[in-house]
Amino acid sequence: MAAQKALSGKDVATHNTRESCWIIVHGNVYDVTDFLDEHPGGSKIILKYAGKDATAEYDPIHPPDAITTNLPKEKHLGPVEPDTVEKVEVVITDEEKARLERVENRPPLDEILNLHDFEAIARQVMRDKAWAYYSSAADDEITNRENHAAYHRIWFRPKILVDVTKVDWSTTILGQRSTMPVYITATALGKLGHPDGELNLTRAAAKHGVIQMIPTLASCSFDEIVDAAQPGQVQWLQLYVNKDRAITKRIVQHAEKRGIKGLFITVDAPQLGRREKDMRMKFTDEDPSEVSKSGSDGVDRSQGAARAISSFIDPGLKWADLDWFKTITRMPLILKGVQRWEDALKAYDLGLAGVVLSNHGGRQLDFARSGIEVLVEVVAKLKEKRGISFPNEKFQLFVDGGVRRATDVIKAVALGATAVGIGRPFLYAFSSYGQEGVEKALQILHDEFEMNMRLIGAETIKDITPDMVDCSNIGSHIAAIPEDRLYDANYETLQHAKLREI
Ligand code: 173
Repeated sequence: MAAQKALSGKDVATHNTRESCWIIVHGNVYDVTDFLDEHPGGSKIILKYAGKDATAEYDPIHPPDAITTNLPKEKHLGPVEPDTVEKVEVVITDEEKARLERVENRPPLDEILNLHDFEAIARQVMRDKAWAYYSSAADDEITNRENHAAYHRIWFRPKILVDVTKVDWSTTILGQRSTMPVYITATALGKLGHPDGELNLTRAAAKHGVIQMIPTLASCSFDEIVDAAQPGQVQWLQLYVNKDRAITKRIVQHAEKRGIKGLFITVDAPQLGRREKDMRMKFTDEDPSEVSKSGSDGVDRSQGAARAISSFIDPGLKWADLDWFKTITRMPLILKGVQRWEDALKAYDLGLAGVVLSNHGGRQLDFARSGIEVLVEVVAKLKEKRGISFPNEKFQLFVDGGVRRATDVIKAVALGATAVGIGRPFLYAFSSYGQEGVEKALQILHDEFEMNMRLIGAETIKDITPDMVDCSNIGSHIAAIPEDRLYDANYETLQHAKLREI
């Protein structure tokens, strides 16, 4: 193709209406006039940038290739002469100034002692919208808090006089080596917290030899995240199943070709939960009467960007579909978001490679039980019904939600989990400190493992057995637990609707 002559910024600027709407993203011009009503995030946000450079707004929410893959080729109008583009005026508000000052005043990383610290700092240095999006959870956020609180109902029964001069907490997960029974679980929209988004996780995971689960809705493209991995670095893919199965098939087969070692099919999000902190944030910024209710596709856009961009997820996904996945890939298949033993048993009977006992970080069904509580019943029932014991190489159990300490991980391992997923703490780590923050978070977990393996009397992961914990209170949701000051201080109270300012 002949090199296209670059357009001038002045020309682009004249296409600034609903009737003719051009935008610039990463130095290229796109005619999005016909796309306005199809845009999952609504037309209003595009029209705000009509005729202008939308890159800064576009980047955190879209993978770089979203626009090129979604817009027909004839709407790609080619490059713009960089010097002719009017800079989008960035107004720094007093609030933003104050935030930047707080960023300057972050404590050095060596003063960060635990994963709670990252959350406390992130809450103060992140942009409000990003914090609201990452921290929010469903409805009254009862499950969100229970995820962490459940670990407080499990106590240790340590062994004494075991030679723990050398301790080793490395393990094997789905046949792959990991330096600890922890993986970085999938979380969407990494660039909301840091310009490098998910790549912070990839690079830190490489340094520490842990596995990263790549999210379907990452801010970086899937290929960018795989390209950033080191040779031999293990990555998995979290999959939201598209209503259009041809798209899902393409994603899955591309992932397998790129060396992805496990496919985690999310089954707890046929519809995205209501995260009211996130929703309220949108309403304080925009006049609610102007948030468009629905586009031509009938998607309700009044409930935040996440809900809108998740509209492709198929609420019709069912058990019978799982056989199809076996025909399109040889990757191990794992269901992510199992919440009762009956479903874990079905997954086992279907010959899947495992299940993640998870409630999506408390972001979906409020009053779903914690993964660690479900683990206890799954292990008991699968033993009773199928005579299998855990950990089990053929059918592996994973848990996520509320994990903040190596002791939490050790409890899950004692109860039969192969590994535990951690999500938000790593988001908070890179939102506050970039890649170094994630490295520090992983280092903290290693340090906590070393000490706690010694203190419970376990030399290796195999020595962490069910008799080392007392979980007799796990199902008792009203058991008194000691006050949890670090977590409670971080937890941000929900707010009611407010009167409009007069
Ligand atoms: O929990 C989430 O926020 C999530 O999974 C998601 C789903 C769709 C779009 C953005 C995020």
